[in-house]
Amino acid sequence: MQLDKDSILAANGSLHNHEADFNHLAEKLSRSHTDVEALVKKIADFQVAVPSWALGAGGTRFGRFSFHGEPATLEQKIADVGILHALTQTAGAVSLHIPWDVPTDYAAVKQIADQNGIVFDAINSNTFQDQPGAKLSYKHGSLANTDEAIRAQAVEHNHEVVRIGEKLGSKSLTVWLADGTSFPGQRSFQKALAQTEKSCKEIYAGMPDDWSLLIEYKPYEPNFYSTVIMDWGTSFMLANACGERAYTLVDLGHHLPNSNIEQVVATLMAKGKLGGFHFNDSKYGDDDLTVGSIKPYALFLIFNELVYGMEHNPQNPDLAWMIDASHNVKDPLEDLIQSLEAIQEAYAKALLVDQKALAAAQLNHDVVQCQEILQGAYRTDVRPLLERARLSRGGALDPLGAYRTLRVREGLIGERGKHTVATGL
Ligand code: AOS
Ligand code: ZN
Ligand code: ZN
Ligand code: ZN
Repeated sequence: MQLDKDSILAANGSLHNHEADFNHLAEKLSRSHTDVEALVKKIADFQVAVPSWALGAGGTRFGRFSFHGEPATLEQKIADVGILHALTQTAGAVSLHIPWDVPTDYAAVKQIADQNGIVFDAINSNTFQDQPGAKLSYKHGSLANTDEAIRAQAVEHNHEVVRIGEKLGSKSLTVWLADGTSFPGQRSFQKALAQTEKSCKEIYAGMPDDWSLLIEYKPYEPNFYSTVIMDWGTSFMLANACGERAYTLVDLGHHLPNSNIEQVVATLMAKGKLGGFHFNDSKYGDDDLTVGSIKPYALFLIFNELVYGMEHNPQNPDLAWMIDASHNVKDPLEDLIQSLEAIQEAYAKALLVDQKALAAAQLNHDVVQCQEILQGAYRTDVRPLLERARLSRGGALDPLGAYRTLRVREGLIGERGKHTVATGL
């Protein structure tokens, strides 16, 4: 199923209310000398990758309830991203996970991606599960394993993932490790870290010159006493040890409660080492809930630092943006539409922050004014700007509404059947 521009246009209906809302906001913003057209263009240009494993129902470790019409093949997963992109015009990339998504027919996979305007962003390796036919087990770790042969198998898997990514046009590899311990004394911290550094260097050495290595960190889970790459500092250290094109990847769910993620972002960008980003939201831990569903103000503050960094830190690369959420009770596509909207909304609000005025208020130690500036931007209803950005590219005025009006899920069930199961998690 592919959504064509005409049906989206038809679903948009009258633009009368949009025009009124947009003009009102544009008038208000130009009072503070905001270049509204440039703002809309920035919002429209912002593209986020959808991970191939988020298109089916994720489930929890207690159960998984499948969602009707889930994609069963890689081609179907890309078609789903195409639907999201057609509606939102902000999901122009997909992030694959190997071996869940090994293409059987590269030409066919590339063709369907092209047809849908989708590019292949960071590709993910998987050494946290044993793969069918694998000689050695990752039960006690992969890149950090005590056994050299297991580490070599894990490194070689990462090389293989890069080779697959090269054929699709990816330019970065994301490594997330489950390596760690569940009990004190189970493993030497120092040796595990040293082995991980050695393995990461081997992976890095095997990458083409125009590829980057993105190293994700996480304090706990699936191991509950220690994780080898537990925090941004450890990831940063490993990235520095590997070289110039190795970076830290921040996943919003991978912090201990109340961590100041916006400060982590600022620090990494100042050092030119923030390479990738996984969006989600959480109440407790790595809950992987819809972006912006729990702490939208925190997301805005993080975006404020991202925007500052993108404008002031040429030493930092362009980031690989991805949604890393999982869906248990919602239609995955509807959930992703909500996440995409929340990301754009936080980005747009961050773009509204008057950086000059903020810097001046900071110099004057006008703490009250600093807060007013940030919250003034945050309180602005930027949705008409998002609508305009989508419309400028032929997207939907209201993506969720159009998804329902066009009966997309019903169409997918008609095509794929009710009882499908997505591969992956
Ligand atoms: C795991 O917690 C990490 O967030 C990974 O980025 C990702 O969710 C995983 O690779 C998908 O299985
Ligand atoms: Zn992640
Ligand atoms: Zn995670
Ligand atoms: Zn997560």
